[in-house]
Amino acid sequence: MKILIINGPNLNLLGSREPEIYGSSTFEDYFSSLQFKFRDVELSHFQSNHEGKIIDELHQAQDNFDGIILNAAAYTHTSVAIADAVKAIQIPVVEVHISNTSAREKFRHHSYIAPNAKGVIAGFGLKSYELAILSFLDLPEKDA
Ligand code: CA2
Repeated sequence: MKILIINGPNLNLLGSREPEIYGSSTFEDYFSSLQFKFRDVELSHFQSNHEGKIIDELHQAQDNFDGIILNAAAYTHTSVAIADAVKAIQIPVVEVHISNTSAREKFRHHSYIAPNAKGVIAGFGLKSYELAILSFLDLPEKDA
């Protein structure tokens, strides 16, 4: 099983600011712990602050991965282009958020991505990513 985690804008700052909302761990450290925990899953990670780069990565992923975990960050609430890319690709995408977006400002309540995602996991801190991996584990794998 090959899973790609895509993180959107500002998530490269995890661990350095706003720990009360996003925790105090860097994504790199958390990602290492995920790799250790899910040794049978081939996990990859991509982060970009640029909408087009996220779209390119989504397009390329469909030939190389069984599924995608996408935290599009603020683009979740603004990007029709990323939503279209999620709709266009043939592999399942699980939308993930660290914070409970429904409990925050109103503009974070709407997701352009959710209607085309397999599901949405939000509000469990970095553990949201782990829950998303678990959601993939009974899916059929893409041929190597
Ligand atoms: O809760 C999430 O995972 C979000 O996708 C995070 C986005 C926010 O715009 C979404 O509404 C919910 C923001 C990511 C910013 O990440 C930072 C991390 C550390 C310090 C500052 C920003």
